[in-house]
Order: sequence, then structure tokens, then C-alpha cells
Amino acid sequence: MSNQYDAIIIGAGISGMYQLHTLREQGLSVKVYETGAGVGGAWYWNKYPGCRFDSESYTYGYSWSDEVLQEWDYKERFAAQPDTERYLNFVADKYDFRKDIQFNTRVTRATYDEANSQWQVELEDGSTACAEILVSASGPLNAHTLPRIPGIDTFKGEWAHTARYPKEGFGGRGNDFSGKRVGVIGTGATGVQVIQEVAKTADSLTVFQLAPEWCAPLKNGPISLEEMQDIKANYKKIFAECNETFGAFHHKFDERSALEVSDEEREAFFEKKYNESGFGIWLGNFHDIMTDRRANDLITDFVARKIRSRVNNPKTAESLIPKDHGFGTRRVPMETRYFECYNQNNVKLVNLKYSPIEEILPAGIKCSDQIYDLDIIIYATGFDAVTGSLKRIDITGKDGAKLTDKWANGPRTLLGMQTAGFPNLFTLVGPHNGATFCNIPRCIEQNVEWVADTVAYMKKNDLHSIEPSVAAEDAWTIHVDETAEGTLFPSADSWFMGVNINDPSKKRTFMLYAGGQQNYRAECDKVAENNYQGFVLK
Ligand code: NA7
Repeated sequence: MSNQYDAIIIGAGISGMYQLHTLREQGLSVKVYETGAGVGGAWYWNKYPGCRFDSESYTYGYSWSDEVLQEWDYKERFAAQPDTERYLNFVADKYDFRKDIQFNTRVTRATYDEANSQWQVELEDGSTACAEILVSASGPLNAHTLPRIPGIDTFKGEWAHTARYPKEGFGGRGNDFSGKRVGVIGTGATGVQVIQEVAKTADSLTVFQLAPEWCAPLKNGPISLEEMQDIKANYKKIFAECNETFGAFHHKFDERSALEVSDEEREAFFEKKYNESGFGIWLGNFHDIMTDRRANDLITDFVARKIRSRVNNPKTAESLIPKDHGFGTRRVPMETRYFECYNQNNVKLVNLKYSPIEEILPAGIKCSDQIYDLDIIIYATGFDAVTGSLKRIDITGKDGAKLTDKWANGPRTLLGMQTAGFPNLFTLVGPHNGATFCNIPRCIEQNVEWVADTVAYMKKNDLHSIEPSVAAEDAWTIHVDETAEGTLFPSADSWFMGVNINDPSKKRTFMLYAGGQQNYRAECDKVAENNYQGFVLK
């Protein structure tokens, strides 16, 4: 059969490309199917205005290629989307990845043939392919969701979800919104980046906010050539430092408790963190802000005061301050003059708590108290996070079992890498996987290398099937929940907790792994060293 491979990978983003590289290095025949027309995954799709890293650029690239590390220059501390897409194309060219990637191809179905230990994969055009190993590299934030608002299809102006934003902007106008009345729905990490960019040029920008977030300053800036030389000389050290932290970011929790220092010392520390670049305010803060309610209250109060000091209108400021969750219990959006946007005459905040959207009309958005005439609507309404892209493929394992049925009450996995009944299916950055709460490429490399080593082990030992035992899967799933219970994450509704108001069928359960990437890495290593303890190999 011509479409027979050793391994099939779904997705040509950061994880899919590296998995292709590692398996190809073993001499395996590998095919990657990618829905998009180019490589990059999240960095291919998310072309919305203002899209950029919140991770320090130089911690984000692949660490496995010294050549790439030495040849690529980052220009900004937090690279913008076009740069990152260019970077990933540069890597794809250098390693000739494209020859094994089929673009514009959506995988619609995957069915396990137990008798032959093969995954049969069906593509959108009806063609098929099969392989013993199936790797999902389809990304935790890829299945974008539009709101369920009546009349959404009737809007006559220009519109896009941020994850499907036109490359050259609406009408080829790039990021120039002059002469336009723009509405943005959604104020998560994406919405915040969009809003601060659109506010620069739009005639009017109306922000439709369901719930505010605890945004904090990004403090982006240029990286000089000298700095870049220094970074290149120190990559080993930088990556080693990342791998020693909770989330593999270049920020380490302070060992002190927020409760053990004096008020003055704490305030000065918070102030320092607020003025640092990147996630320091979140992941470089006192260690207990994410685990102790009293410590969390202190940083929450500090950031609330900052927002009040930056927004002129006290009523608007209160609308921009979260009241139902503490700082850091949902993903912290990083911002650049975001709050100051609301001091501009062309920007208006609509608090949907008090005036909910009733309908989308051909000419704009109708809220309970007013109609907003708009030329453009940008939906920054997020994703069916973590499991969405897997759910959108019809996956059938042993005995005709459907993955969607198995995970109807929440995912069950071992190490977030596999789920019982679905042998040889590996879920990179899948639910319960340590890569989900991580500076993602750092943990992607761990995930990919673990899968590559596992496949090599199977080949070496003439094994053709691997899946978790139900007992081991139960134990990991309990461990994931217990680890989450040790943090404040469950105290907030968020995509971390599987909450998505656009998909009420989704169960509220912790989707990530909150034990820290170091512990996760150690668990994965331990399992492999013990001949894949907890997995059933045949
Ligand atoms: P998020 O973080 O899920 O944010 C989506 C935003 O859209 C959030 O403010 C939602 O409010 C809002 N939303 C969703 N549905 C609606 C409807 N129906 N009406 C009004 N507002 C709505 O997605 P992002 O793209 O910002 O970020 C996702 C991740 O990508 C991010 O964490 C980064 O790691 C990269 P809600 O929160 O439900 O109150």
C-alpha cells in the first residue's frame, strides 16, 4: 500500500516538526498531515494584530540544533508572530521537513486496527493512510471557538476569529484600522494583545468584556546584536536554568513566603516584579502566591491597585479588575499600555455583565442597553482548549471505543502521553501532560524525545503495541487532580479547568499538569527506566 508509513504525525507545528525530525533520524518512514498551508501550528494560524510571545524569545527556540541557535537572531525580547513564523520556516527549510509534510490536509478520522497494530487514518479528501505509530501534535490551543450568539452569521462587515485572522489584515490593510469602527469580543491573553494594537489606529474600538483578567506589563524591548552574541554564547546555561524552574520559563519562584516578609519588603518586591519583563510577576514571585489564599490575596490587592492607578475613570477601572478570582489563577495576559487604552477617547469598554450581547446584527452588535454600529468584529474568544483538536478527529480505539466517549467526563491518561484502549497513539502536549503548563517548546522537546525513545525501545525489542494499563492511568489521573488541588487553579473557572462557555458540554476538570515540569520530567524518565512501568507492551 503506498500510503503506509512507520509513523503518522498530525500537525506541523513546533512539536510535529521536531517529532518528524527525531523519528526520521531513526530511519523510520514518517508522514505529517497539516491542515494549514505552512508550518508553524499556533504561529501559522494566529496572525492577529499584536500577536507575540510572553516567553523570552531566546528561551523559546529549539535547543536541539546548535546550528539554528547560532544562525537565528532574535530582534525583540518577546518576538512577534511574523518573526516566529519566519523562524519556524527557517528550521523547516534547513532540515528539509517539507518533503514529509502534506499541507492543506485535515485528518478527519483515525481508527485502530488491533489485528495488525495499525492506525488507519482518513483525510478530508477521502484518501487514507496507515502507520503503526500515530502521534497527535495538533496543539492544545488550536480548536478555536466562536461565541454562540444569535445572528452571528448575519454580520455584513468584516470579521474573523483571531486564530483565523487574514494574513495581510482586513482588505490587505495590515494593522491599520483608521476610518474603521472595530469591536473586539474577548479579553483573554489574545484579546489584550489585539486591543492594544487596534486602539492605536481605529476610529473607534469597542471592547466587549465578559470578564476581566489580571493583566501585567510585558516590558518588551529590542535585543541588540551584542546581547544576541551573549545569548548565543550562553544558550546551554539558559536552557539549563529554564529546566530548573516550575514552568521552564526564565523565571524562578522566590523561596520566601509572601507572608513571612515585612509589608515594606513585600511591596518593594511586588513593585520590582511588576516592573520586570515577562512572567516574573507570576512565576518569579513568592512561591506561595499560587498555593496559599492569603499570599494570593496580597498580590491580587497589589495588582488591583496598579490597575486603579493606570485607568483614569474609576468606574472603568473597577470593570477592569477581576472580582471573582485571584491573580494568576487564570492565565495572566501580558500587556503593553493595555490599561491606558481605556483612557483614550476612541476606546470604549462594554461590561457584558451589565449589558450582555443579545444579538449580532448586519450592522453591528446589539447589547441589552444599546446597539453598536461596527465595520469590523474580531472574535478573541479562545479555544476548545487542550482536548479540542483531538475531539475534532473521529478517533476509534480498540473494540470500537471512541475517544470522545472515553473522555466525556474529562480526560484519563497516563503521563498525558497515552490513554488506555488507544494503543500507539501518543498525545504531545495532551491533557494531563507536563507540557501544558510550561514554556511550551522546552517541554515539547521533552515530550517528543520521550516518544522517540519509546518508539526506539519498541523497535529494539520487537514490540508492536503500547498502551497504559487502566490501573496506571487511574493512578495518574488521580495524581493530576490531587496536584491541582494543591494549587489555587481550581478556584477559578478557566480553560485550565476545562471551562468554556461556548461549549457547555465540556466537564469542569483540571486539564493541565500542575506538579511542575521538573517533577513531570522525572516521572517520565522513571517510567522509561523501569521498562515502561504502567504501560502494557506487546
Ligand atoms: P481565552 O483565554 O480563552 O480568552 C477568551 C476570551 O473570550 C475570554 O475573555 C472569554 O471570556 C471571552 N469569551 C469567550 N466566549 C465569549 C462569548 N460568548 N461572549 C463574550 N466573551 C466571550 O483565549 P485566548 O485566545 O485569549 O488565549 C488562549 C491562550 O492562547 C492563552 O492562554 C495563551 O496561552 C495563548 P471568559 O473568560 O469566558 O469570561
